Amino acid sequence: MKLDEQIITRAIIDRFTQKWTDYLDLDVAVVGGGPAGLVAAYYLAKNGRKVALFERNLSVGGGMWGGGMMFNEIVVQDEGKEILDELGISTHLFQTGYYTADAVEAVTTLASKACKAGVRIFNLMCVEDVMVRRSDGPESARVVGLVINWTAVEMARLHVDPLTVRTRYTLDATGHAIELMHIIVKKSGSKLLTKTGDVMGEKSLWAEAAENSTLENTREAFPGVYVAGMAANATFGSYRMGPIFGGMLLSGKKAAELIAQRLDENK
Ligand code: 48F
Repeated sequence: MKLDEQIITRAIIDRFTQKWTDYLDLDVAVVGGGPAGLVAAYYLAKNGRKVALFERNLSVGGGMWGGGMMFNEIVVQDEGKEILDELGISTHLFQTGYYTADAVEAVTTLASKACKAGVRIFNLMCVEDVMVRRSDGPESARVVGLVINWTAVEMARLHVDPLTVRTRYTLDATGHAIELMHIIVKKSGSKLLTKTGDVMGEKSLWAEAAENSTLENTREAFPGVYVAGMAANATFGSYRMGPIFGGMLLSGKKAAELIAQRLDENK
C-alpha cells in the first residue's frame, strides 16, 4: 500500500483538534494522572460523566511506576485490593493484610480502563492557573475553569499565552505538590476549606495514619475543587504514606463518588 505523509499529518491534526474541542466544556477536570487521579477519572467516566484528565508528563501513572525506591512493586491492604480486583489487576498475598501488585501492570491497566470508560487524557499539558468567578450566592468564589499550556512551553520558559477549559468540578490530584491549591491561595485571595484557610502542608512518613487520613481528607477544599490522593493529605496537613497505594485508590474512588453526587444535586 502506498502511504501519503500528508494524510498521516492531516489525520493527527484533525483527530486531535476534534478531541480537544469536544472536551472544552467538562463535568469534571482531573489534574494529575497519578493513581488517585486515574481512579477518580475512571469511576466518573464509567458513571457517564464527561471527564478530561490533564497530565504534565509524557506518561500517566505518577509515582506508581517506580513502586518503592524504583523496585517496581506496589503494596496494598485489603480495601485497596478490592479496587485492584475490580479493575482486573493481579494481586499476590504477601502476608495477612498485605498484597503486592506489579507497578507496571497496575499503571497500564488503570490507564487503559480509564480511556475505555471514556476519560480523555491530555498528556504533555500542564494546568498553570485556574479561573475563579465571584457571585453573591453561598459560594462567594468558585473555580469554573482551568488554564492550560503545553509542558514544553513551561519547560522552555517561553512567553506563550495559555488556553482554557470550562468545568463544573475540578479534582486536584497533583500529588505532593498540590499545585492547584497553591495557585488558588496565591491568586484568588480566598481561603481554602481547611482549618487555617491555607494549604496546611504534608507531614513526615507514617503509613498507617496517612492511609487512614487520606480518605477523611478526600473532600472539597475550595468551592468547585476537590482534592484526592497525596494532595488530600498535603492540603489538610496529614502524613505521607510511602509506597503503599490502597489509600490512593480508595481516595480516587471516594472523590468520584462525592463529585458525582454534587453533579446530581446541581442538575
Ligand atoms: O504524584 P502522583 O502519583 O499523585 P497521587 O495520585 O499518588 C501519590 C503516589 O504516587 C505516591 C504516594 C503514595 O503512595 O505518596 O507519591 O496522589 O501523581 C500526580 C501527577 O500529577 C501531575 C504529575 O506529573 C503526576 O503525574 N501533575 C502535577 N502537577 C500538575 C500535573 C499540573 N499542574 N498539571 C498537570 N499535571
